[in-house]
Amino acid sequence: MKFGTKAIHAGQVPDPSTGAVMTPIYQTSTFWQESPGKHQGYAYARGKNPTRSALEKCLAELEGAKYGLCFSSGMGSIDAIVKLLRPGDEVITGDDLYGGTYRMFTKVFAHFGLKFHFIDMKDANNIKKHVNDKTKMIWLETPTNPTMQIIDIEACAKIAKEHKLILAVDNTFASPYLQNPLALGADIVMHSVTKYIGGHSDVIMGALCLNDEKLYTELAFIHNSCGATPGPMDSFLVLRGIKTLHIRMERHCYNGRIIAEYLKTHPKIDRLYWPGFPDHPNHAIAKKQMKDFGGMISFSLKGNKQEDAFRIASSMKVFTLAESLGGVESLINHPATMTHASIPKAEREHAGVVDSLLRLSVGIEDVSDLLDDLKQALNA
Ligand code: P1T
Repeated sequence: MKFGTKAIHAGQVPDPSTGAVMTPIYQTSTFWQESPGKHQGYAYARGKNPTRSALEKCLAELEGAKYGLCFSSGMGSIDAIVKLLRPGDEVITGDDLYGGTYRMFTKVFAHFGLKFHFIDMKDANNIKKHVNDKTKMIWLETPTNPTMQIIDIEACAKIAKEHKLILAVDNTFASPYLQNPLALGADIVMHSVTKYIGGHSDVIMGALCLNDEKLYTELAFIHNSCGATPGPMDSFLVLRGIKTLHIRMERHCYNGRIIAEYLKTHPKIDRLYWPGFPDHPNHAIAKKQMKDFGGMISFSLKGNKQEDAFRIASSMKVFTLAESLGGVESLINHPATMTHASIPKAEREHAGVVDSLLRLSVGIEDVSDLLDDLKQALNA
């Protein structure tokens, strides 16, 4: 089956007890057991719930995976991956990451004896310089949040295999429609389902997809033991949202291209980050590993003044000033004070997250309204 058919049908069959075509919201915390341990596959809803199971199967199919696990947030799913490690282990990761991921690595897990190397991964060969006998994992985002760095997943997978490391890829910015890291050799794909997959800015959720049975068993154990599992209502909302993922992504990409092209020649803009431009670093790799270039765009302003960025962000009428991304509605965000505020200034600036940087999540509205909005806000 092709992607659009899977998005609508995978993991879902008419409900066996009623024939309901849409997967019911099994709003129950526990399940009847005929005798202790004898049940119909469901015992306690932290471990397993039928609405969530349908979504996990659907997501796994969209990522070409055997297994899917849904979490109560994207951060909950990252937390589970890091818990595969032991004190003393080291992780090699990128120098441009979602601020919450950076915060979890440096402010939570560093206290448990884990070490994180934040390096430039645009040339995957840099990874080799940081591998030692304690290295256990490579963690990457591509495109990265918020400067859209493109990392070569296949090249990273080769290095990971050579050194027996786990390669985990945060695929949030691409969504499974644009990029499937497992097919490129990754071991685990992570999503903030909150974003494109949910698509309607009404759910917080995370997911992991993978093929390796041993890793899955470990992660499923952590999932149930630590308990960051989502409820059935949220699972239902995501199942509903996911049915239009392929259509939404096409429109995000279409609108994203038009807006990126408009901004490219704007006299007030200094640097523009969108992987669809031939001069974007690693554009050729983006072309190779992604189906299209997405609707996430960042730009900094000439003069690099935070007050100019604030004025633009607050002048938008159709774009909403808010954290998050990937919903049908367009959002604008100021990473330095919002999504990436927990990264020390010197480190974020090194990655391009300067005081005037603004990030757009281009929605699926009529693109002419989005263009008009940007025009008036840039001139405000
Ligand atoms: O918000 P949550 O569902 O817990 O997902 C965390 C997360 C993980 N990975 C990436 C690449 C992300 O962008 C996020 C969340 N990001 C935002 C809220 C944001 O506005 O960038």
